[in-house]
Amino acid sequence: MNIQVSPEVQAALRAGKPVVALESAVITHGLPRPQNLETARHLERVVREHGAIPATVAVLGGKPCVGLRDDELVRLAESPRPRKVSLRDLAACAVGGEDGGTTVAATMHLAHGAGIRVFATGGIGGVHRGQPFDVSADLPALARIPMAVVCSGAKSILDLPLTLEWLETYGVPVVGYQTDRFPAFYCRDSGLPVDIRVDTPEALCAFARAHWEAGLPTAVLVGVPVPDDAALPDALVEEAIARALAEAEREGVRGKAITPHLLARVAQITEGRSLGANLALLARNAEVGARLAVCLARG
Ligand code: PSU
Ligand code: MN
Repeated sequence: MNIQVSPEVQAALRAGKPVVALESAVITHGLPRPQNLETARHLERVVREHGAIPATVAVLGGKPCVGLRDDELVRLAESPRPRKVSLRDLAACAVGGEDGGTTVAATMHLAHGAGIRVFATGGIGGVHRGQPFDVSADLPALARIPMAVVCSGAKSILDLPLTLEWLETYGVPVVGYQTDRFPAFYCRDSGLPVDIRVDTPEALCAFARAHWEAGLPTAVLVGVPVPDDAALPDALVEEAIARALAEAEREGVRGKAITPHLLARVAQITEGRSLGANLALLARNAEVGARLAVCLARG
């Protein structure tokens, strides 16, 4: 595969050290400036503080990269018109020599290609509310790439029950980290059960190993709730999402533009409160990802 792996990440992987992949659609499309660059740097620091090497994944000048230097993080965060890169966009980016932020699906594909087993992100894509045929490419990626993906569930801009049904159909176990319920991004509890609860990185590691030792080619999806003090009230989020969805429908926003559009509107409607929750959960997931990677690397 034609991937540029940074010297630090390459050396870590060769030595069997823990590595955690981080996505970059959150940098290019998920967060406003300048918090996007600050967050990208902060997440790398959190991974290091917990004993692992961070590998931010992105496309720069058309080239898929695993592990970015600081000047590359800056370039991505300040790129004037970066592409949102899911799986089908990799080739378009390559032939156009473009910069792009990778979604969960594209990040999994590239990180796994480089030999990384753990990936920390914010929220995954899923089945869209009211549009059950709009299924994020993140779901089929989870169904065919054996990595541990640490997230805070998914936003209720998605149809969470249908998203979990999809994952069940394709054999992707959903693990609750210190919770019995699938988290709903800004909110700690979607009301929907997970398949299994674990309370420590060691237990999470044992579960992931057992899953892959059973010969399964699928991901292990880990749901970590947003920290208590940063969570938003259910009613606030529900109202903001209902408004954003109705507006998007009226304005005819479609396809890959829907998720960034809804995220930006929810941030405006909650007057930035959603941003605080977003930053807190990203950092928490980077920490849990690093702790898991450390356990897995112990062998
Ligand atoms: N959900 C969020 N924040 C995000 C995304 C989803 O709460 O930033 C991004 C992720 O990169 C995810 C992608 O992989 O959107 C899914 O987009 P789509 O639904 O177009 O596949
Ligand atoms: Mn879609």
